[in-house]
Amino acid sequence: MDNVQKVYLESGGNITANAGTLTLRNVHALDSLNLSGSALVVAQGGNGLMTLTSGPVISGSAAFDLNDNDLIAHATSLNQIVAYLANGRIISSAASGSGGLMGLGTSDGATFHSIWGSDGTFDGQLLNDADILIKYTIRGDADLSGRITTNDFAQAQAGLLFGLAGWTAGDFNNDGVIDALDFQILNTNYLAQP
Ligand SMILES: [Ca+2]
Ligand SMILES: [Ca+2]
Repeated sequence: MDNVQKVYLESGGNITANAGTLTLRNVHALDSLNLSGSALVVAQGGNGLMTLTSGPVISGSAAFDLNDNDLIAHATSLNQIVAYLANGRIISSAASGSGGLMGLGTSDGATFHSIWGSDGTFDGQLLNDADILIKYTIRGDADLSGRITTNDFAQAQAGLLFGLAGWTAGDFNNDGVIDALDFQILNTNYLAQP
């Protein structure tokens, strides 16, 4: 690991890396994020909402650690982002240290609007239907409100009943199905949430 470089970036733009560790500090807008090889990009904790104009595109064993921050990504798809979460290309070191309480919830803008209305905001931002959201939140927070309430149970029950897919329908472990494991997460974290 002697050759791993640690670089701090404090403004946005285009990031392309195939090795090393890059820490983003006070970076709220990026144009693109292209990671391959063994590159690791870490958003510093407490950075807040980040926006990404295009992508991300991540391959190899590279990863983007969103930490405890949220992301709005344009020009990508929810399926792609969920796949990155499932295979460890997008991670949260903050969630990893939370004992299963916290995770990265996902939605597209259209689904978010169906829950919160067309003027519903995400971290204070208005959204387009095609925007993809990632929120650092309690696992079980289906509607991305930041807490588990009866609404989250209702969304997960509807997701199970109607065979829906995705975090907003109750797939809190990103394994592609809504089943007893997800309800275990929901029930456990409902009781455990601060
Ligand atoms: Ca909620
Ligand atoms: Ca699941």
